[in-house]
Amino acid sequence: MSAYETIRYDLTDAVATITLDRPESLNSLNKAMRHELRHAFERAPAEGARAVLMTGAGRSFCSGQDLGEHGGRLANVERTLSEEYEPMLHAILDCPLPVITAVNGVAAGAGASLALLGDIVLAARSAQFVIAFARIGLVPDVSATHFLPRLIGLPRAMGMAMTTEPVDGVRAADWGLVWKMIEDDALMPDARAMAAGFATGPTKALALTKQTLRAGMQADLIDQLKLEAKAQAEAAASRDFAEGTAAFREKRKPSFEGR
Ligand code: T3D
Repeated sequence: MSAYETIRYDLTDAVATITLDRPESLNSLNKAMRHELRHAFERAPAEGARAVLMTGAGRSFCSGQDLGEHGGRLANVERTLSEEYEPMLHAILDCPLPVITAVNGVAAGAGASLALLGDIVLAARSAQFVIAFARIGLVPDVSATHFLPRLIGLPRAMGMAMTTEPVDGVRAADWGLVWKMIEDDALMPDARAMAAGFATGPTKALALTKQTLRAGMQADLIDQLKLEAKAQAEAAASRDFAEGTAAFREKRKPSFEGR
């Protein structure tokens, strides 16, 4: 796939920037976007990216499912979720690179679910997380029922899902839904600087870190300790670890290669 219809993809200095680009519908998710997002997240590591930054064009991050797509009927919704949304979701979660989502505006329905798939979620002060599904008589999906209660606890997850009350960047940071709230004007410069920092960082260890932390959300302590030990053995055998410790001893900045 050389050109995308619904997203923009740019790879510069080992940072892949993915911009959801259907601003006329606040970047709603249609079939093409689900497919293109999956493709872009699989492509980025394959062509040498060492960090991914995802954001939305215009005033929104993503307004969720394109409500015009099915003409108001969801006859095949289970199939759409399993054959289109799930592969997209796994491509993001399994991406072996640090993934930053910069939530520049409203993130509603599956758009909120998408925003929360970032390893690091940065929210503009004016961002709005809206678990909007109940407004149209649906239930939260695309992993929202898995991640929301784990991130902010059941009472707040229930409140967001059942009232559909928007949560802004300040409250999202206060609740631990996101890593940081950033003033609107500073969101993209800060997100780019963070992505650039990751792209020159020990990305092999960062990949192992994200995999191990995510696995820890589901494992028991005994299994998790084994997984940590395995991940640590892999990191300890990396060139980056040798470089990191040498740089520490020599009191210089390390030069990491991600291997
Ligand atoms: O397979 C499946 O279908 C199941 C999967 C479901 C997953 C889901 O995501 S379900 C939830 C879908 N999303 C929503 O219900 C949110 C719908 N949008 C809104 O509630 C509001 O637009 C927002 C709260 C996001 C923002 O409100 P506001 O007032 O800032 O903007 P607006 O005026 O409502 O929207 C601006 C335009 O975007 C407007 O078009 P127009 O009138 O200028 O031509 C609006 O229709 C369009 N738009 C916004 N969201 C969607 C959309 N068009 C299509 N799909 C959307 N999701």
